[in-house]
Amino acid sequence: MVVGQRVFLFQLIVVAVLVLNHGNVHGLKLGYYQKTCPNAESIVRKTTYGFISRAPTLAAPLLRLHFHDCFVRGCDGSVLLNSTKSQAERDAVPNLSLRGYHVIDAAKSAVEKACPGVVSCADILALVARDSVSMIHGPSWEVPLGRRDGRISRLSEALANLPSPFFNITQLKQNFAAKGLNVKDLAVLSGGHTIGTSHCVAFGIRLYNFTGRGDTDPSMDPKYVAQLKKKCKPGDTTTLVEMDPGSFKTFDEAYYTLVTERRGLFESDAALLKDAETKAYVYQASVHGSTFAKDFAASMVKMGKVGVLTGNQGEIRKHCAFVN
Ligand code: HEM
Ligand SMILES: *[C@@H]1O[C@H](CO)[C@@H](O)[C@H](O)[C@H]1NC(C)=O
Ligand SMILES: *[C@@H]1O[C@H](CO)[C@@H](O)[C@H](O)[C@H]1NC(C)=O
Ligand SMILES: *[C@@H]1O[C@H](CO)[C@@H](O)[C@H](O)[C@H]1NC(C)=O
Ligand SMILES: CC(=O)N[C@H]1CO[C@H](CO)[C@@H](O)[C@@H]1O
Repeated sequence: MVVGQRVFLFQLIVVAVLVLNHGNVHGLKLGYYQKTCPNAESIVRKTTYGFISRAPTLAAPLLRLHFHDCFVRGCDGSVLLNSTKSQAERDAVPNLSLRGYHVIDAAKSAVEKACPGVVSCADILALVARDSVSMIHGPSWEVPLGRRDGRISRLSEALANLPSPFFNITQLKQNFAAKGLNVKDLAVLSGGHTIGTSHCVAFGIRLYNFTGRGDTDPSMDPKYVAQLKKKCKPGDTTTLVEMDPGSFKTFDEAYYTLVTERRGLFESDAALLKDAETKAYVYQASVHGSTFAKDFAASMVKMGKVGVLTGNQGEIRKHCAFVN
């Protein structure tokens, strides 16, 4: 009898724990790997540092990888999957410049050595993005963890979900709202363009053929148009241009100054001046000592929660480019 009661009590506890855990599955949490892989974060940081200290320009594509991951099927590591029979997200046109996959793979294999099959590729992406930004003088933030990896990656979904550099303010707001991100997040996260480079094709039409009559975009500073024309010839698909010239390797608030000067590179950057709220944010963030660093950290945490898989959903991939 006593033994039977104990077994019953034990079963009750097991059920209770399962139920409680289930209540938790929808959230990510800080220190998620504390027990299962206590060094996960430091291993990822060390690996990232190894690359960024030698090539600071890698920080930009690594930040962008996390953004692209989160906007397509949620932050589930799907951007890392290689195409199989059908084409994956990473083969979509907006991937033109996606790079840095080797850093994620290196971090993943270092973490796998310490604790096999425990840490998701989606979490590694979120950590590497944070570490990259903080290593080039940007803000740092704590990354809630516990994302699981998805098994699906579709080229068509990347095209349908990623914002285009040709979007106007209405389209940008809609695109972010569809991910649960508000107008402030749009203004704040666009500040990611304070680092990195772009191919001429993403803005060439503003220089040469804005309305199809060989004209330029009147919302861009004509002097800047002239400068950019020297770098980008019509139809140029290969040349890279610094998005925040002079400080494209440093995470600062200079992007906002550029936008106020009508020197934002994309139509989507310039569009931030077309809405009262985003415009107000651009002007306040352009001042040194603004709240941008703090705001960016907060919006990154929010973006990192978009559509995540948790609990028993998805899997922990063994290799980030392939489903198990
Ligand atoms: C608001 C909508 C956005 C649009 C339309 C957009 C569009 C683009 C485009 C067209 C490029 C250039 C790609 C190329 O031709 O090489 C680019 C680069 C970049 N974007 Fe965005 N982006 C947006 C939001 C974001 C967000 C939210 C982040 C991160 C928080 C981000 C981070 C970056 C970075 C770091 C680069 C430089 C990548 C590199 O140097 O390789 N972008 N973006
Ligand atoms: C994934 O595909 C890319 C090219 O699309 C290739 O360079 C890379 O080696 C592949 N990764 C693996 C692990 O096979
Ligand atoms: C934005 O673009 C959409 C689609 O092309 C168009 O319907 C809408 O009128 C545009 N909105 C503004 C404010 O320009
Ligand atoms: C400019 O755009 C128009 C309309 O789309 C097109 O017919 C023309 O060929 C373009 N010109 C150039 C130089 O690309
Ligand atoms: C880095 C990467 O995966 N680039 C791919 C982008 O998409 C083109 C096809 O559109 C592929 O050829 C590239 O390998």
